[in-house]
Amino acid sequence: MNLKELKESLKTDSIGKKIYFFRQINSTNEIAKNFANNGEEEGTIIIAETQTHGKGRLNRNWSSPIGGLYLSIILKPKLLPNYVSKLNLLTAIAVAKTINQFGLSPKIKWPNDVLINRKKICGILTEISTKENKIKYIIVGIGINVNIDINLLPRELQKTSTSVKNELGLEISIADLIIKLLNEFEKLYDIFKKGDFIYIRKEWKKFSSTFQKNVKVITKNEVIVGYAFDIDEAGALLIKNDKGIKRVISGDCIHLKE
Ligand code: BT5
Repeated sequence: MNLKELKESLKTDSIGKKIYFFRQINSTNEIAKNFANNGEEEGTIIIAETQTHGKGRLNRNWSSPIGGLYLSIILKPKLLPNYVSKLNLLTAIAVAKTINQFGLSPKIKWPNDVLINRKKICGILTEISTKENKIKYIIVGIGINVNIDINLLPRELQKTSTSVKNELGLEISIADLIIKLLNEFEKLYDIFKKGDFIYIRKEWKKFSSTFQKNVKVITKNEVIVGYAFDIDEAGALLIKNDKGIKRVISGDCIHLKE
């Protein structure tokens, strides 16, 4: 990666003001947490060329071969902790808008997957640390399959995953992708901090493949089947079925056949 090109071309105010780059680490989210605990400011980002223990949600693994983007952003917003699922949506929108700029048509599968033709190209892991119901920090971790040959991923992921290279048939500049991504992220984050959810909801609907679909959502405590008809102010998915309306903050979502 061309770090010089990245630093010189980045036009954001706070996101990416400070960049730490590692050739190989366990997980950019883990490093980001250590840094945030040790006083690193809002906007600092951690990038790795490859991760030995890339993490998904619920301790799942994120396969991280060279050629992908593994990036974490440290945020310290003065907000209540229940805003965090909105940040997840916002990040997915920023990724979708960025990938779109490379001529691809990404879709967001609630809550945190970005897909192309139903195949996963990006995963997002948002982690929060709180104290006395205040946010200490939030780490937004983004993994994008950029210049990866799909056969470098574990066999069981090859049918369900794709990469920018796989879709375009060529490699792109990861530095350029980061510049576009941080730009999009900062714009949406500023809107989010002002409390304007109308724009975020509109953009989510534009890119969402879950919106207006029959879904099955598996949460820690229950399985909900119904029609996903909206998201609310907190970023929860709203599902309608014969029992009424259910709000779901997090879970694994399966799109059902119409
Ligand atoms: C996610 O979890 O999708 C969140 C992934 C976040 C990764 C980033 S990389 C930078 C930062 N540092 C970290 O350590 N993590 C973040 P989840 O929705 O639970 O999906 C995980 C599942 O995605 C796995 O169980 C696999 O099935 C699949 N998967 C793993 N690696 C993949 C890859 N490279 N491409 C597509 N799918 C993958």
